[in-house]
Amino acid sequence: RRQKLLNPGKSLYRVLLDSVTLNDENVQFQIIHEENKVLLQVEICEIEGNIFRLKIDEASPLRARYKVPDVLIKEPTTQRLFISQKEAGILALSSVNEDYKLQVTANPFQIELQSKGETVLSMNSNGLLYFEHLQPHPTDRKPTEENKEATSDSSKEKLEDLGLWQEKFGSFLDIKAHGPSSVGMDFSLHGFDHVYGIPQHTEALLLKNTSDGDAYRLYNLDIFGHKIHDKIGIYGSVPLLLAHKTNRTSGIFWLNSSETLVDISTRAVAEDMPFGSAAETAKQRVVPLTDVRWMSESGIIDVFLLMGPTAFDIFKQFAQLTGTQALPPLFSLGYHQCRWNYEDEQDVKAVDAGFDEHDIPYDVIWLDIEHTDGKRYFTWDKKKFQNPRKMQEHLRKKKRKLVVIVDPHVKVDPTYSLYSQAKDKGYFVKDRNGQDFEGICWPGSSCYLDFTNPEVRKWYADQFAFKTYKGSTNILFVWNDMNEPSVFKGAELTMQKDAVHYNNWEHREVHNLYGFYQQMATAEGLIRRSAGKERPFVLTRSFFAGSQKYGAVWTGDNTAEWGYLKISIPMLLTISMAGISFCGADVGGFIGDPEPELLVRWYQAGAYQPFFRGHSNMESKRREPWLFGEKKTQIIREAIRERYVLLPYLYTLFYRAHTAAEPVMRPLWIEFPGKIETFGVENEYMLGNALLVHPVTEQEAKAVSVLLPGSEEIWYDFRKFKRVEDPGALKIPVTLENIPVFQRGGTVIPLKTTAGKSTEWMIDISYELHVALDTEACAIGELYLDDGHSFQYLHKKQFLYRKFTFHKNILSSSCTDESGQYHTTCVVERVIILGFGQQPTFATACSKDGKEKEVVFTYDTKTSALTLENLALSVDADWEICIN
Ligand code: MIG
Repeated sequence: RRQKLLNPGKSLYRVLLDSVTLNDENVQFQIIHEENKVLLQVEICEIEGNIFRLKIDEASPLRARYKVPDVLIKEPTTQRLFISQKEAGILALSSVNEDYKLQVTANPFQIELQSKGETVLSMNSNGLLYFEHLQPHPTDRKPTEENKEATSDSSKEKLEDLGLWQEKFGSFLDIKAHGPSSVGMDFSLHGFDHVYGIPQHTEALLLKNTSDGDAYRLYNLDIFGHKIHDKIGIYGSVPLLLAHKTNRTSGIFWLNSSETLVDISTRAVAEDMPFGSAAETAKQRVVPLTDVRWMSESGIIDVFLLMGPTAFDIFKQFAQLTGTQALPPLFSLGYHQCRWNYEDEQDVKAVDAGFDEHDIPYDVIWLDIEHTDGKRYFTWDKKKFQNPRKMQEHLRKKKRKLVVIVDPHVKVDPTYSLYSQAKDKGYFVKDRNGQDFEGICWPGSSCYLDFTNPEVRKWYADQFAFKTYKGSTNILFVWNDMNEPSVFKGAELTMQKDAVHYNNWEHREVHNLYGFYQQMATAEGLIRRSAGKERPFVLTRSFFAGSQKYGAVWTGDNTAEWGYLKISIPMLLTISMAGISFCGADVGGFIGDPEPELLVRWYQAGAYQPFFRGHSNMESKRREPWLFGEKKTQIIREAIRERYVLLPYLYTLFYRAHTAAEPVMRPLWIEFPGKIETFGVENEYMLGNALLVHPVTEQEAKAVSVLLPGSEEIWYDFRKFKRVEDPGALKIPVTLENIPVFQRGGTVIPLKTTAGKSTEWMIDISYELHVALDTEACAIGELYLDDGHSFQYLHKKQFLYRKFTFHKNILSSSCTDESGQYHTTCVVERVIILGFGQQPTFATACSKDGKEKEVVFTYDTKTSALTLENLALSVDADWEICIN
């Protein structure tokens, strides 16, 4: 509210050019506010890899302001900037390679960032830099000339209205011990009118203009039954915004963990034509420009400008700062069966058996809060789960896993050792009076662990040790829920902002980091219980920038309605672009009862999304996949089996996400950055670079409108292998059996020849390659393979990273990364070449040791698919198949 009183116009900030200093790391100078005369310290640096960082803090604050710790994986490596001009009210800085130029205007203070002469981004050009300096509390101030006003009656009213020192939320009073400390700034993105990112909202892929409505809010909240198409923040936040135009992608990463609002508006501006351009007469052209205004409740301004220039560069740049996706254990890419709740050991066994009975693969069964002894996490309900180890041994024999929920609130109960220990050690978040903050949650009166404290995180991680967590075994993994944190009867159902954390920081400063830290500690706990050997799996509901390092996220309590299935696609795409590849939405919709058709459609969509879990609310009817009649069971079985067969490809994509920060699930525009018709597409997406998936999200759909982009592209039906005749915008007929999936020409997809009962049952199943030819009759693809569960791939380089190339009628298998080695007896059994021109006369396979053998094949003239069978070619060896 206070920031909104500042309207676009001339900024009151001016650079003190005399204060400019330059060193190897950065350029620093001071700016002054013309009215309040407060000095701010500005720091600009260039970070290796086309990143710029701008920091603004008070030059001499009353007390230190909060700077987000633990999100950046390391102190970024900076590059020296050069001052190329410092006169006539301009400070010009250039990068080493001179590709970038920063032009700082002194009065008013503005920064323009240019790449090779093209202005990409400007800052404070609308004059919305806003910085509330810390002040003594009005009652502590001596009545001087300057603050006389602040103690007069009318201004008291103003203070209250604007919530400077305290604010009411319904019945909740937020006392701001340190007063107002809000920060904000505007950015103009030149030439851009497509912006993305800043999850999590139930919104469209393309960010909307907010000028006549609500700003996008980044404030992690548990909103049960949240609406769709809403800009209120839910569960998690990543303050990363992407902007795209045909020749460039840029990113803004606003590193601030307090409540943040983002206003967006796109307008058209006149721009001078580049000198010597074709249109000699018209000196100006109209170009789009997007203004983005960030406003945060507290902290400092610490912003990273990711200069791309491609979307993949942006992902790398963001990962360079916040880390890449953790490589998931393979089982966690299988199907997960969850419900609130699977009642007891018998129920778990019965559901597990149901999957075998109905021949449906699955990897993990989940236990929600009811499995505990009175919502005391790390314990078991003694009646329902009398022998949790035995139950896990049963699942282990079935080669399956268990995930249990562990929430961050701790029941106030002196006989509960988790509580009493944490209480004694002072590990809970405090209220403003220094007492342990107590809120209401599932167990009733609860305290909240202060995960911002490293000592608490270490202690928490130790709780997962097998000997401490009674009844846990190494097939048990963890789900962190309610970690926004959710506080029943709290302001907006979360913790009061004036609660106090480690080092005396108020909750308002760290709010959006709370869940991030819990997942961090949990993942650390799972790693530590295995003495550093095993990869953890932790699902979290709340997240922040960097959460990708610790596991998976899901989109929370969606509803069993078609609209929620539909919106889950842009929501997952947005989370993926923000660095978190391992994401999913509750299949079926959590709240309510999906009609069987919706459930089927949701399974079909989920099977082609990164995290694939069926989940349902306590009040909803049971909905295990076989409860809706033989036909529906059959279709769901088929969807899940397709997922399992596709796992080699998916796992390879996760390896790419882990090592090269490429999102697993990606919007079309990322693969087709020059095709403007793809920029707003959100009803279909790419899985890796090879598959285009179009979930069916309409009831009783007979056909869907699919866009197969790229005039130079060839697309093939993924199941029927047939080339699509006239790609572009198409109407594709659909039946309930499956959803449209297409393979892009030029790619090779590794699959398994069949599905098994779970991923672990599939280790020895042989591979199949789908080679889809492009216009040049070429294709290329990869396969990543390791033990699927340990860190040996990292520490001992025990992995295989293979490459398959098809060129001049030769398919060759070669090594992508010689440093990795992993032995497997698995073979490539079958190869299907899509779009093969004509019936071949013969084909031979030769291994690198010179052995040659003839290959059996069949050619389908209708589809032009050539199938090579009984190959038995080692996955870990080089070989070639020549087709004549
Ligand atoms: O508000 O633990 O989003 O997945 O089943 C309900 C019970 C609390 C919310 C989670 C949901 C979970 C449920 N939890």
